[in-house]
Amino acid sequence: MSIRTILHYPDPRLRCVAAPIAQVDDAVRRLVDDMAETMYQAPGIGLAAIQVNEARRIIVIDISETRDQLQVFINPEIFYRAGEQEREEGCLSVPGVYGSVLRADRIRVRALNRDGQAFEIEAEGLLATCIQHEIDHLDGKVFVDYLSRLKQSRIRKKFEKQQRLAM
Ligand code: K2U
Ligand code: ZN
Repeated sequence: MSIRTILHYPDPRLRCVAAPIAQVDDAVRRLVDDMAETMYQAPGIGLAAIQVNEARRIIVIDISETRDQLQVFINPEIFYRAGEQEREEGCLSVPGVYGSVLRADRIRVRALNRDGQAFEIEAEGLLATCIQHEIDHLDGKVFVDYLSRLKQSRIRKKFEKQQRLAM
């Protein structure tokens, strides 16, 4: 397993739409394991493959306090949404930026697991927020897109200045 570099906003590669996984093979499992290691090291409670420059429909999540309950979603699809919840979000690709985002409070998701087996779960609260946040990433969306235009402009300018200074 290896730690992967996490892309930072406004990197245009974060805007790619990820491709579905045709076959869950050993290469996919290696990527899943690298994503999990990268997420735990960051640390974060979720990570989408696009954030490590892999435009493939894979997300990993662990919202447990003990940090030992990894959830893997390959080709995740939300097929039911209910309710609303507004929650403070952050993102490993937009470090140091937080903002409130309104999302569905309860969702039902179908996906493939690390062995390629199909499963469905119902999620609510923080897990529902995290799954929606990560699936957004697979569709080229970043949580700052839900913030005001003024906030988005300030965030973009901040990161573009940081990138110039880092050169
Ligand atoms: O996609 C990512 O960058 C991972 C996020 C996932 C996440 C964001 C907002 C709400 C829930 C999950 C990171 O884990 S960012 C760290 C974090 C965790 C909880 C709340 C805010 C920020
Ligand atoms: Zn994120």
